[in-house]
Order: sequence, then structure tokens, then C-alpha cells
Amino acid sequence: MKDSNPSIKDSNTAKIDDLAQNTENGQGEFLTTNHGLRINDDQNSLKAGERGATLLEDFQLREKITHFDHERIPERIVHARGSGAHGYFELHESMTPYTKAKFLQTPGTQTPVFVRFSTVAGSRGSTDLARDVRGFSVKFYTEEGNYDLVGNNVPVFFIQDAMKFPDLIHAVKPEPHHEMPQAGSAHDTFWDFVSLMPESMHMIMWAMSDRALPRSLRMMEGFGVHTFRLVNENNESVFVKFHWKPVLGVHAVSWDEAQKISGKDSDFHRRDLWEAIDSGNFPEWNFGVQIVPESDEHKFEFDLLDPTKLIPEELVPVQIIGKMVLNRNPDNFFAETEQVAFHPGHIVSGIDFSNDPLLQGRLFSYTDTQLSRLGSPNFHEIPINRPIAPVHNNQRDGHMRQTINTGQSSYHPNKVGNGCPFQAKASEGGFVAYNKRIDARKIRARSPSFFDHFSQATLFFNSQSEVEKNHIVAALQFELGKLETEAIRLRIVYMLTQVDESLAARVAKGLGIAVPPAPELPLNQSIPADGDPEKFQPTPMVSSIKMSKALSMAGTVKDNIKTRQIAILATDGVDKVSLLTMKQVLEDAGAQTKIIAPHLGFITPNNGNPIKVDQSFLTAASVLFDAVYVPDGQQSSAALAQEQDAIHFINEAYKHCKAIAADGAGVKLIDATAAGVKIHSAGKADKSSLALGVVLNGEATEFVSAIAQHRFWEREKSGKVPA
Ligand code: HDE
Repeated sequence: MKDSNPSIKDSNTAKIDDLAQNTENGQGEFLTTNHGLRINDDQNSLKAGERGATLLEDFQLREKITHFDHERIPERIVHARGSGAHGYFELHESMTPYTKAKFLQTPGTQTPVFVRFSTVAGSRGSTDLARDVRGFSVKFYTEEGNYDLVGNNVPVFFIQDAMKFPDLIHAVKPEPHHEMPQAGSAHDTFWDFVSLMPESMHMIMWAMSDRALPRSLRMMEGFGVHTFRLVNENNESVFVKFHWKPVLGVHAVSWDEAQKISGKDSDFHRRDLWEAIDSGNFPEWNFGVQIVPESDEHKFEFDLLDPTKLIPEELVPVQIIGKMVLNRNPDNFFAETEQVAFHPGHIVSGIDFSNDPLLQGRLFSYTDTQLSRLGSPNFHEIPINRPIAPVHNNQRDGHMRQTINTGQSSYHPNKVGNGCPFQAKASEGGFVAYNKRIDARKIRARSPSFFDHFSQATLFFNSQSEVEKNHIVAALQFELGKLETEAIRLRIVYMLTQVDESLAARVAKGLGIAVPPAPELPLNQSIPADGDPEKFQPTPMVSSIKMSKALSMAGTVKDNIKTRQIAILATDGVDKVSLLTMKQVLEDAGAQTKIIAPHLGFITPNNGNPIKVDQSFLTAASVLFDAVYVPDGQQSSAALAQEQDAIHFINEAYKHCKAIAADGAGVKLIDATAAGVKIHSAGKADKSSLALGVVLNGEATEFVSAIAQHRFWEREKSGKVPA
């Protein structure tokens, strides 16, 4: 039997081997009750006579239905919708000068990981393509215990203090009276909250950018967000920010596309991740760190502890220290992806926290939420959560306890049990919290160093390409356009003036309103009852860094077409050589192709044996592909030109700025579309078509280069085609 879940040979499989102890497979086995009794009839309940009432005695029925009745657990309060995968992290650069964490010492060390990607606001069954931040959680199963890096695909956050988290989430989740909208922020309560909390403005810029619409979970960055600490053997500490950089680059889809994908395949990202791993195209990320010496803590124009700020890479470069590879799909979604429990407080010796007040609040929240979600303090015993490092302590009992702790003592100190389990000295790996000196008064307050709310929002906006800026404007127009309360729109547009005047003006124009003057209310409404509103207003600041390349997706990796999905439109009479030659070139370059025809089964080419169709127009859609090719073939092209679905396919691919190629008579199909009219009006000379990502009768390699560009956003300038 084919192993449907292969691991690559050189990866550390310690966690997979550990999980194997709990796997079950009924192949070749008898059906039994949960208590091991073989079942003779799983079709009928036990009755008093064939037409009689069911008997209470029917333990088989009762067991089966009772289990079913209890199958659901609460979904995560945030990040409910997620997809997971196994893999490993390999260290390339020793981090010994900075940290004593064992998995970061010796280059070549591999550590098993389980990763879960998620959207934030939607429910468990919501669409993958919501405009939303994505969670990026990594559980490292190190030999010293589990280390969880629970990050996002955006490097900053909406709020500065954990106290505001429930408010933020209440505001963004579906509104409480009618539970709408699902998985979206385009509604009054979210923007009402944002309009009163200027600290959210930097994150809003990211959330309204194309970062919130990833093409693939494999094509997004990850960030630890908070500043953490690394601590070395000499108890010296540095600050650190963590980065994941995808080897395939950072790519997005357009908003129109995202909305359509949500209808055509709401599991688009989950399926993409699954299929990539299943086909051996293992997703990879480089792991990077920004290190800041403790002595530089106050050297920046922002506070390192403020989670609404990033450290521009121009100030502190990202050093790549290793790589993560995801090489195995879970065997069981519930057991692994749903039951995995992340916690920023799961750290190992050599990694520690900063005083970031958002991080500090998270340290309470994550265990607490698992208690209600997974239902027991023994959630650490669930196979996906248990460490590969041994666990010995005096914690006992509780719902669903699995471990059978033997021996007489369950307390420390003891003599009855020979003092075991022992405490570990620091030299033996015992965790010692970094002994930072704290000399402070107890105070409920926010540091004035946290009061610059706009300078990095402006930095982000200024760092975007023209197209990216256009998309931010359109996103804001969409989101604010959905609001019912005009006053919220006005407050947000005013807030945008603090980021960039032209941005505010453009958004206002789309909303049909004038940019409002400064409101009478103080901008920041997040003020303690006895606070002087004046003292809580944003500090005007200008970032000394004007542009940061790393913040734009425009310059990302565009040198390959690995795992890109290419549609080949064809029907009877297609030229087989033309079709197969292009298919081969694309697949040799690492792309995946699908032949799409008006019907499933086979099509008959004008030269050779029938060709198997992969999908019909009924189940395929251009939004599920990165590019489209129309091969030569007079009869095929003429027939497709009569198919509205084929015409729509090409128009939509054009509208979404994807690479399009056609050869021979295939060009006639392009000509029959609105996209063809646009291409003509742009001047049909091969060169200008190429600049638009359209390769007509060109070289296959030109099509490959065009697909690698991901999108030809330039096309948006000449107006949309109807699709
Ligand atoms: Fe979370 N967050 N969060 N969060 N978070 C949860 O824990 C919370 C924050 C993040 O794939 C919950 O197990 C508080 C920042 C991810 O299973 C919960 C605060 C960042 C995931 C929780 C934050 C994150 C969660 C819900 C502010 C980026 C999904 C289910 C103080 C660095 C993990 C769960 C997974 C999940 C609380 C802020 C990322 C309720 C209180 C900032 C990726 O504990």
C-alpha cells in the first residue's frame, strides 16, 4: 500500500514516531464497541419486535449516539479557522553567543515542528479568503521541551495592551445582535472601535494591504510580533524579533478574486497547503532574527516594547539562521490541527519574554483558553501537544488523565520518593527566568513612549508601490463603504489624514464625502476615567526612515513558477503537440497544469490519441489558477469561442492580471474576448503584450517568465474588463 503520508528521509521524525503510538487503523480488523466487543449488526437498533420501540438495553446504540452527541468542542475564540502541517526546523547558524536554547546551538540540528496557519475573525467553517490577518503558529518539539512561536503574518498588532484585546475581538467578530458579518471586518463595530483607538492605525495599514489576501499560506511571511529576549550561558540577554520568510516569496490575490474564490472553493488555502505537501512540494521558510543588544534598548525612536511598532530592517537587518520545511500532512484534522494548543508561554531555557504589555497578557490567556476549549488541565497529554522531552512532576488527576503516575509521593520536598522528581540546576537545563532588575511603583498606565501612533503607519504606506497603495485605498473604500453609520466613516477618514493626506483624500472621494476637519473629540478615546484627555493624544512624530523595502511585496521573489497552477483550455480539435509541449515546459519548471474542457472524460485532438480532461468548466474557475494557456487548434478554438464559460475564464484571468498565453488558432479565442480587445488597444505588438503578461505566439519560456511575475497589476490602470 502506498504510504499516503511520506516524510522526507533526512528530517527529524521524533514527533511523528511519538504520535504513531496513538494512531489507529481499522484495515483488516473487526468493528468493535469502544470497549473492544466485536459488533455483529451496525445497521439496526435493538427493538421489541421488528416494528417495536427501541430498547434502553441497546448499549451499542447508546454508546454510538452518545459519543456522536459529544463530538464537538468549542472552537477557538479567535483563529478558529486553521490548517496545520508537520515538518522540521534546521538550524544553519549557531546562536550560541546569544542563547543557550539547545535547538539553536549546532548548525544542522533538526527539530520537529507542527505549524498551524489561521484566519482570525471567522468561525471554524468560514472561508480561507477573508480579508484578515493570518495566524502563523509554530510548535518546536525540542529536546528541552516544547517551544511555541505563536505569531502572525503581519509584524505589528492593533493594540498595545492586553486589556483591550477582548474589546478588539468583540468589535471585529460578527455583531452580537444578529451575528453578522461572518469572517469580515467591514462592519460598524470594528471601525467604530478603530476610529477611537489611533494606536490601531499602523496595523490597519497592513490589514488593508494585500498582505491580508495571501495567494497561499506557503507564500506569506510570519512574525513573532513582540520583542522577545534571548539569554546565553553567561546570563547575558539581547532583545530579538523573529521572522519567517517564505522561499517562494510573498504573494497575494486581488480582492475581487478573493471574494470569488470564497464561493468557488472556500477551502482554497487549506487545499493548496495539503496538495503541495501531498505532491512533495514541501513549503519552506527561512527563519530570521533581528538582534538588539540590551544596551540599545532606548536607542530607537519607538519603544521596543510597543507591539504596534516594527524595527525597520534598515536599522537592524534580519539575519537568517535556519530553515523550516513542512513535509507531512496531519493524519487526522481533529486530533492534530484542532487539538493542538499553542501558548507564547511555552518557552525553553535561553528564550524569555520582554515586558511588552500585550505579550504579558497573552501569557495568561492561552492556557486559560485551552481549559475551556479542550476541557481539562491534562490537555498537555493530548498526543499533538505532548513534548518529546520527558515529563515528570507532581501534578495529578483531573479530567481524562492519561498518565499513570506510579509511586507513593506526589509532592515536593519528599523523602518517601527519594526527593524525586528533582529540581534541575541551571547547568542541568533548569529554567531560570531572566533576572532583570525591576524597580518600580505599581501603576495602571501606558508609557508615553507608546504614544506615537502614526509615524510607522506612514512609513508603511510610503513604502508601498503605487499598485499596493491603490489596493489599500480600494480596501478602505470597500470596508468603510459597508458601514451604516456615516460618523464612523468621517472619524476614520480624519484618522487617515494623520497617516497620509493623499490617502485620506482618495478614500474620501470614493465614499463621496469631504475630508472632515479635526474632530472636537480628542482623537484617542481610550482614556482612563480620571485621565486628562490631552495627555493621551498621539505624539506627532516623523519616522527617520522614509521607505523600507521589506514592507512592500513588490520586490519579492519572482524567479520561479514552482507549484503555480496553470489552466489549459481545450476541446475537440486541439493541436496535441501545442498542448503537450507547453504542458511539459510548465511542469518541467515546477508548475502544475490542468486541462479544462466543456466536459469531463476525453477530448479528441486533431492529431493523435484522446487526451484526458482534468476538470470541466463547471468545476473549474480562473480564480483557482495562476495563469491560463490556449493551445493551437482551429476547431478547438472556434468551439471554445462559443462557450461563455471559456470566454469568462479568459476575461477573468485578464481582469485579475494573470499571465495569459495562446498559440496559433488559440489566439483567436483570446481575440474573441473583452480581454482581447484590451490587448489590441494596448497595441498588439508582441512586446507590449508581453509587458502586460500576455504571450501570443511567443516562446514557452516567455510564458514561464510571465507566470513568475505573479501578476501584471499594471493592467488595472487601463480599467477593468467585464468579468
Ligand atoms: Fe492570540 N489568542 N491573543 N495573538 N493568537 C489565541 O489561544 C490572545 C495575539 C495568535 O493556531 C487564543 O489557543 C490575547 C497577538 C495566534 O491555535 C487566545 C492577546 C498575536 C493564535 C488568544 C492575543 C496572536 C492565537 C485563542 C492579546 C500575534 C492561534 C485560541 C493580549 C503575535 C493559535 C488559543 C493556533 C490564539 C489570546 C494577541 C497570535 C484566546 C489575550 C499579538 C496565531 O488565547
